[in-house]
Amino acid sequence: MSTKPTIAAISVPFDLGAGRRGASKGPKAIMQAGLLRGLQQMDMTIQHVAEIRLPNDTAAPLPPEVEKNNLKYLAEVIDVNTRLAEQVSNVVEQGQFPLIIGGDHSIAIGTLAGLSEHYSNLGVIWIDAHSDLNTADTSPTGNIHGMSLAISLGMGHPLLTSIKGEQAKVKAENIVLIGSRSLDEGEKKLIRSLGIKCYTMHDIDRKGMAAVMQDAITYISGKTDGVHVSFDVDSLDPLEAPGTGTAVKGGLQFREAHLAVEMLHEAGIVTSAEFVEVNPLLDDNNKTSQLAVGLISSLLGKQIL
Ligand code: 6HN
Ligand code: MN
Ligand code: MN
Ligand code: MN
Repeated sequence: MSTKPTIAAISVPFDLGAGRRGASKGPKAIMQAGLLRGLQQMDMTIQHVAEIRLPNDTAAPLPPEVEKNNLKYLAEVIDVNTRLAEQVSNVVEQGQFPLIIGGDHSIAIGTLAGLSEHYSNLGVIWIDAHSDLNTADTSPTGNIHGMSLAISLGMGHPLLTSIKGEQAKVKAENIVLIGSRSLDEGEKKLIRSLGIKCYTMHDIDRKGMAAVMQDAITYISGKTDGVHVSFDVDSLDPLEAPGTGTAVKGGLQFREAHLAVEMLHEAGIVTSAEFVEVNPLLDDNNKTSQLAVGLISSLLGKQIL
């Protein structure tokens, strides 16, 4: 996006996809850390268009025969993501830039489903300590936030993969994983068998973030009709981002993460974004919420000079 689009912020105070509660308080903490104010100061037009939640925190019930094995809060995850997908699709229809504020990473299911109505070759840059490529069969936890990317590839429970249609919402060759350092056995197999482009922390250590991002941008640019950035704050090192539910040591440094999003902005390819897994209950003086505001601002064009 070379001209400045209107940013449509959609908050999703949902945490039942995660193993611990608290990410539902992420959107409010990020707003309180000054997201809207900061973007307005950058001369961006931003509107908080919707808050997606379950009415009275209750999901539409599933028929009793539905198989729910190793899928915690399946009904709730389906319901919230169905609502989110519709909202995301409507925002794109109106020519606005969807900025989804989570919430745990299960909300990528709805985001990608909504985007898929408008992009037939969507690129996805998944910045995360994890790959979220489990299915109920491979997941060590049953937490659906560890399955959202697999579901978007069409792998997983049919009630999750069929939100906004049966088709896969993203193709394996259009995905780039960045910052990976905690992959389950089933996820490693899937990354290898599908040939998913994966820049692990090892790769970032060796090549440097600038080279990794240049490669990633080149890889994804030519063949996609839009690029979504799915940013899980646990990609950062826990010393930088303590307020998150599944922290893993050895993560991105503050500047590495900022450089990544700055380069994505410079490339002019990003058409939507989501920031997830900020958990204010685990945070240290709003450090992680403030970090998220800084990263979002940089992705949308905030410059140092
Ligand atoms: N996230 N791989 C672990 C699991 O439970 O499947 C952790 C998932 C973390 C999910 O980072 O959004
Ligand atoms: Mn519509
Ligand atoms: Mn994640
Ligand atoms: Mn993660």
